[in-house]
Amino acid sequence: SPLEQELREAIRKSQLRLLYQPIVALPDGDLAGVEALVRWAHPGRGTLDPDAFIPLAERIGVIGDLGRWVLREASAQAARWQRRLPALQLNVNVSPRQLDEDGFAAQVLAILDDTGFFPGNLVLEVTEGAVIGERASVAQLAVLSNAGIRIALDDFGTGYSSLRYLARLPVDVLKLDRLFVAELDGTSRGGAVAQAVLRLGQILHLDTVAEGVESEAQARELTILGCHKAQGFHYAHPLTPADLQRWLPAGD
Ligand code: G
Ligand code: G
Ligand code: MN
Ligand code: NA
Repeated sequence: SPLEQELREAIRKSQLRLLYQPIVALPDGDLAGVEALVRWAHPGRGTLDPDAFIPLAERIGVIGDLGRWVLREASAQAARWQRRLPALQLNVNVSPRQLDEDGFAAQVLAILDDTGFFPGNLVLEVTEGAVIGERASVAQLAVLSNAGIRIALDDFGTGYSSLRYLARLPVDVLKLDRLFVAELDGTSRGGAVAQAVLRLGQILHLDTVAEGVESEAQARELTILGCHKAQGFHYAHPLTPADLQRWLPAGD
């Protein structure tokens, strides 16, 4: 298809862009980290969201190239921001297909070495897919975990095997899916899943991040439930690097 050929070229011709959405500490709202979110600045169609091209990238086998570009760009950018905010965490999404490829872990470590980004400040966000249970993928995540990189389960609670992953993968962070944050409406049934997931995080001593926080009421409720961090339009949309700068302490 034409889009397929265009996507192969987009990666080579630097038509991809990254936005960065702030992740804040609860309850004070201080910047704790950013999640890198890819966009395609398509020459004819305007800006395309990942849902329009990540599945295609996976299907035609260019997700590895795309993922390496994202990690290199994001870690180079975040290394510069860290001069102003040394504790800044960088979250990068990883598709299950990337974990399939031999050498994924070695490539991640090589890119961090090149960009000078400290592994202890990188969080790789993985979503479940049949593949993640495979032994080779688990082994790659173990290598990365041993190097100090943290692993987050993204969209936690939406997949049928979320709980099984907790046992099999070296998980450090749970990202509570925004579906369950949206249910925090003050009724006793609303929020049951959020409460259970956050309790699970406490029992396992995991960092917990709520996604899709859109109101102060949700932020308050999440704080009461012991959630550590939050991300969502209530705080900020995904931002260009220039706009993200304003979240950092003043510097040189
Ligand atoms: O940015 P947006 O909310 O539209 O992202 C939609 C989906 O695309 C999310 O599930 C997100 O995890 C995924 N996504 C965003 N950036 C990347 C990326 O760099 N790599 C992969 N594999 N997925 C991404
Ligand atoms: O699956 P993942 O968490 O990586 O998806 C991130 C996606 O969620 C991005 O496309 C981003 O634009 C979107 N997003 C971020 N904050 C909010 C929010 O507060 N509400 C909604 N509806 N979407 C959000
Ligand atoms: Mn994510
Ligand atoms: Na995701």
